[in-house]
Amino acid sequence: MELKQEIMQNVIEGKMPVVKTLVEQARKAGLRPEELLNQALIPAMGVVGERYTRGDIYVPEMLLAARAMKAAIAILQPHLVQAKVEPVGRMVIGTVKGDLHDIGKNLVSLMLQGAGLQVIDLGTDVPPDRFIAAVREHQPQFLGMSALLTTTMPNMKTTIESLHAAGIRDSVKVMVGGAPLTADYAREIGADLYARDAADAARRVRAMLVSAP
Ligand code: B12
Repeated sequence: MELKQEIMQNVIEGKMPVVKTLVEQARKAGLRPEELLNQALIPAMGVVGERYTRGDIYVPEMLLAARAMKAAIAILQPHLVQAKVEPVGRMVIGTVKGDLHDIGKNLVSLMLQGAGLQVIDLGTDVPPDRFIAAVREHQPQFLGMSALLTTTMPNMKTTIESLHAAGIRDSVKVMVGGAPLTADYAREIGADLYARDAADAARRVRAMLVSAP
């Protein structure tokens, strides 16, 4: 079996030690980190999601797959981030209240660091008041929010409303993302930016920093 396919299969099956070995092997064989992410690791999560929807697997299996995925990303991390010495901007990021999914958010965070940003990651299940406290403390140009559940997406809107109420909405560009989101939804809730994936997020943030006065 081709190496990428083998990695994908083992992530789906949640076999972390095998995945680690194969990813190291792939790197030695010269496969690029982006290639491994986009052609093996992220598609594996897609398959896991489909299997969960069909009822073929349950949360524990999903958790094992996520663990294998995280181990693979940890190996690729130094190759995805080549942080510049002097950060060109700052971003506070987190997964919204009620939501524990962080693989996508962590990838966005890595890619943005690669684009030269200092990233302050608040983790998962972040309520509006924590986002607000972090914006006040770190004064970032960007605030990123992630949501993977249709039930937690509205918490992005709540956070934006809280930023307004705190009088700091205009101090920061709000960027949102996550599998169930769309550009239309982002506009509807009053976000400034939407990106469909981590590479897109890095592109948009960079473009905005370049065009800023
Ligand atoms: C792994 C996983 C889990 C793991 C999470 C582990 C972890 N540490 O993250 C565990 C097992 C904990 C889990 C739990 C649950 N999950 Co889950 N999970 C998934 C799964 C399989 C993969 C998600 C993933 O990591 N994808 C890979 C990453 C790279 O992609 P991504 O997250 O979309 O991120 C990319 C973009 O969206 C974007 N992006 C993401 N965030 C941001 C932020 C910004 C600012 C920007 C710009 C871009 C951006 O860039 C990222 C990188 O390219 C998905 C299925 C799927 N296809 O998405 C289900 C899925 C999201 N889960 C689902 C469900 C139902 C649950 C549970 C409710 C199950 C349960 N009954 O307990 C719980 C909820 C727990 C909670 N409160 O959050 C459903 C959601 C349905 C819905 N529409 O609401 C899905 C879609 C599965 C399904 N098909 O039914 N899950």
